[in-house]
Amino acid sequence: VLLQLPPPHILREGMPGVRRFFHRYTTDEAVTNRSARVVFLGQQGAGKTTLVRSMRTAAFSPAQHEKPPVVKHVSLLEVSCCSLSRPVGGELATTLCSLWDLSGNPDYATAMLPYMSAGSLYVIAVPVPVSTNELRRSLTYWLDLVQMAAPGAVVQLVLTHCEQLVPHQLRYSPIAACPSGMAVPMAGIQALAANDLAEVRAAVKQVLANQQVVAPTMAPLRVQEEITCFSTVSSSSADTLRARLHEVLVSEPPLLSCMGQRIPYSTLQAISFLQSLRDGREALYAPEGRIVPQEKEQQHRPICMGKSSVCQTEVEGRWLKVLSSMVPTVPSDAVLTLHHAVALLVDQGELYRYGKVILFKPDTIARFLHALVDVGYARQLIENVSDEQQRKLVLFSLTRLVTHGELHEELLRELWDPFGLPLAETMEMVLSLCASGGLVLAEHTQSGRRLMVPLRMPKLYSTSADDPEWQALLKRDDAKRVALSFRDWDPELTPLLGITSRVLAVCCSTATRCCKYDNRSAVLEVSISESSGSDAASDGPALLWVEMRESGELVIEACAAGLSTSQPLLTFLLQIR
Ligand SMILES: Nc1nc2c(ncn2[C@@H]2O[C@H](COP(=O)(O)OP(=O)(O)O)[C@@H](O)[C@H]2O)c(=O)[nH]1
Ligand SMILES: [Mg+2]
Repeated sequence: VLLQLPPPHILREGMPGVRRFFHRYTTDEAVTNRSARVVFLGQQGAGKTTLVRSMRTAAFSPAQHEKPPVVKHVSLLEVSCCSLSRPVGGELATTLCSLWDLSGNPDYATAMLPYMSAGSLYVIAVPVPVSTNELRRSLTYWLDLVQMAAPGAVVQLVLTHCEQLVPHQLRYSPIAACPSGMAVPMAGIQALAANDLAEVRAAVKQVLANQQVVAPTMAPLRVQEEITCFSTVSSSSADTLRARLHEVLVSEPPLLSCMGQRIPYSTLQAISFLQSLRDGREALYAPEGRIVPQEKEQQHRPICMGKSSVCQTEVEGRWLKVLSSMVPTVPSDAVLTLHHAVALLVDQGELYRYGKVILFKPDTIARFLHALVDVGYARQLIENVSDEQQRKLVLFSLTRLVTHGELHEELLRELWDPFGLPLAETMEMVLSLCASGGLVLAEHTQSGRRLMVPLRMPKLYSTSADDPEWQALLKRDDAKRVALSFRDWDPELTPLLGITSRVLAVCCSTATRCCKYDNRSAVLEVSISESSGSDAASDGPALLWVEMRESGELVIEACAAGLSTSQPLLTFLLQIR
């Protein structure tokens, strides 16, 4: 949506403009990226949707050209865009923003995690008035979530409902007809909010310090010192918000790596190629053998329906084929260039990558996971199953999902059927959901696969001391055991949402069998081979225990029998880490 080449305003200039545009590309060999993605986070009712709306509709600069919103409404996720302009050195610097309004419902956190990537700007909405405890809890939750999914990301905090800070008798004056609607102008709010701002800063500092202790090697979040105050009651606060976000986006040196990045011509070609794939048209070639993106409807021949998703290997294959039809020798870094293009489009919010699948429609994952997270919605979807026998089976599976967090494959098919994905693509989606931790492949049974939805599991097992399989293995004389522990999570403060799931998902992907799995722990059978020495395959049993303890300690233990040393276990654990 955002990176149409040439952009609409160039197209409006007609052919000369387009020629100039491409001439510049071919001579400069690079253009500067001016679009980015802004993700809005915060609890339900914090005012995220309101913030997004005011980003789109405020009269920020008379010269701004507002794009009509491209709204894809799913209750979990809404994507729209806006442009921000301001004069810089006599010219109008325009930044295109893809605005992602994510659900604040913690039940859907699993579904939201994949939408977070480090190259975006995160806006966290904090409603006032703030109470110290609640503030610490909620900031810990959101900042941990961002840090986990997008380490080192740029975060801007916004205090919302700020009119609450104005003393009641002052809030609505007889001159309420004045544009701001408030007796106290927005500038005064910042002063009134001094206490709350100090509280927020202190809480942020504490959360960041805690994150540094827990994960010292991770790049720290770049939470902006300046905090914006916002209120729907004041018309100027939308301007303030837009100005602030614009400032963050265009800051020098850039805070977001993609902003101001020079995009080489080869990457632009790859971008055009990806766009043509998305739109279902043929990439067009310029005489000199370069791909030229085309805007005009009648000029591109649809080759297929636009795709909503495509897997990475397929994209790579097609890309190499397109290139080889254009140039005598395909550059050795062609695939890298494609990856660069994908990364850039992800940063801009134009497409999404989930595991090994590239998604052109941002709501795809949300729609798929929505059916798994919202039982009412799932029931609606399976109501149309006509076959009585089949419906019984599906309803049984749904009950298992609700009571045990087990996801049977047959349920998945029924739930996802309405999305019209062919079975092969459904399985591709399942695999990429597994690879990314959205689903956990739990077991192979004769009746088919069982998949687990993380974060929905009841807490079943408390310690490794309870597990008979684990205990039996430990009792063996030749048992070797190695443990890695990550301490200092404060379980009160750190809900650790998704961390366990992700660790478990990584572990599960290396596992040959899942013995047990719940929200906080798993026992997995793994295959660990002793590579050194001549007696190659020592086929002793090996188990992996992953547990998030009540104390906030994350422990990964490996235990095996039949190994001559514990070294292979350690190597295995460090790999997972
Ligand atoms: N008084 C007041 N109400 C607000 C403000 N921001 C949002 N609201 C209201 O709070 C409710 C929740 O806002 P919404 O944007 O939907 O929150 P979301 O759940 O985070 O998307 C809505 O009824 C908004 O009209 C604000 O600054 N002041
Ligand atoms: Mg909302």
